[in-house]
Amino acid sequence: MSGLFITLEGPEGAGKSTNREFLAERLRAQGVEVLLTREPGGTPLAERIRELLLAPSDEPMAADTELLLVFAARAQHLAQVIRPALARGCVVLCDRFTDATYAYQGGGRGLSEVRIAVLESFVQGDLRPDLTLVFDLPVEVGLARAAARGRLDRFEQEGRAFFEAVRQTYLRRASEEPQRYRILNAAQSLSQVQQDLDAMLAQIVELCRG
Ligand code: T5A
Repeated sequence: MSGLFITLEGPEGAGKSTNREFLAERLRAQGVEVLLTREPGGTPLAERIRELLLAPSDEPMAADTELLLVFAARAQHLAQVIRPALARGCVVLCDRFTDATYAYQGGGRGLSEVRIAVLESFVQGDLRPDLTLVFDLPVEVGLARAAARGRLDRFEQEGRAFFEAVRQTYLRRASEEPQRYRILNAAQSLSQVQQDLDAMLAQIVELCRG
């Protein structure tokens, strides 16, 4: 038995965390066994790496250090949580995964996609998401939502150009592999975004049931 791997992606403040709960509830209501998780993080050790990545610090973090920490957390998450859940036949709903690495470390930091791809293969082997929902919205809308929550994390302190590159990387990747990605207009009201998710639900449930 093999489960289904669904990832939620998008720039800051796009509503991934809010909508992952909504989607998990909807799928569970259809009798689908869902495991909800997130990156960076998802295990106690990987959550400690997340703290290192998100905490503002006086010592600048080198872009390669950031990249390796992201993949170190991912290796732990895959070994402890994602692969076992998929092997049990669960639907794994993950808030961010390697598309975020291409968007933030590739697009945002300017690291080579070839280098990211090498690490992706090293850490994941052939495992890739079956379906990726991209919550897309203009950078300023997402940053305003993130800022309204108060203190900004290390990534949220980046400038507009960084987040524009993040957004464009997501959109480019989605256009290159349209069968894997679905783009949602996350600038709409929450109820409209959730109506759009509901409209996709039958297709997602069908995928879950194989
Ligand atoms: N990262 C991660 C990398 O650099 N490389 C990687 O490989 C990975 C995996 C993780 C950070 O790590 C980086 C990217 C990130 O910077 P995170 O907390 O997972 O951080 O990601 P964030 O994007 O920072 O999470 P946010 O919480 O900011 O965004 P979400 O989850 O998209 O948004 P959410 O649901 O928390 O909503 C934000 C606010 O907006 C409101 C919500 O109520 C909330 O207050 N909201 C809406 N308001 C109006 N209309 C809507 N449609 C709304 N939807 C949500």
